[in-house]
Amino acid sequence: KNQSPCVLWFTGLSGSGKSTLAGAVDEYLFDLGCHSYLMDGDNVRYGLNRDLALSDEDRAENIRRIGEVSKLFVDAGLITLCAFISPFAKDRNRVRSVLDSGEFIEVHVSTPLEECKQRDPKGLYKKALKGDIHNFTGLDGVYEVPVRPEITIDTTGSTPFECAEVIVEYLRNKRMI
Ligand code: GGZ
Repeated sequence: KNQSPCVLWFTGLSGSGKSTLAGAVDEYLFDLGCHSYLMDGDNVRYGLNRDLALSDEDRAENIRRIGEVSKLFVDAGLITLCAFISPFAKDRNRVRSVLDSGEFIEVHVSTPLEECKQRDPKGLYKKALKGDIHNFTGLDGVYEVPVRPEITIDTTGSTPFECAEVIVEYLRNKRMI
């Protein structure tokens, strides 16, 4: 199947649904016969970036490397899905700038903090609110909201499939798949 390789960059708070949504898009694309690959903290932080922690500097380096790997995957012809909090606009924009125009599709997963706190799938908000984790994004850590994301999705009250459809529709409208 013809496809335009690109990077779908999911950014948002912990618990906003980035990885779940990106996973649903990955499956959807597979069913359409497209070739895609998903990167998230779970497959990058234990290998490529195992030397990095969660200080602001390390997050910047985390995103820089992921951006470079994404560029290689785009060269290989893949629709590359990246699901990282990526709290800093400067780091996201640097990834945008290493890619050709139209190749970087920023998806702001805009699920509100209150909903993320209620979901708390890993119990991290609870720990952070108790003071056991510091620099927690959205609490005492910065999250810079994207200024002009290509797509904005609040996952509150929608299924992953419904949210994935929005993204697949975007790619169809742009004639990328
Ligand atoms: C934010 C934290 C923190 C702090 C641990 N702040 O939602 P998760 O649990 O599964 O993914 C988060 C991960 C760190 O984010 P990313 O891998 O996306 O990287 S980056 O921020 O560089 O974009 C969260 C968990 O680790 N976690 N401590 N203090 N998230």
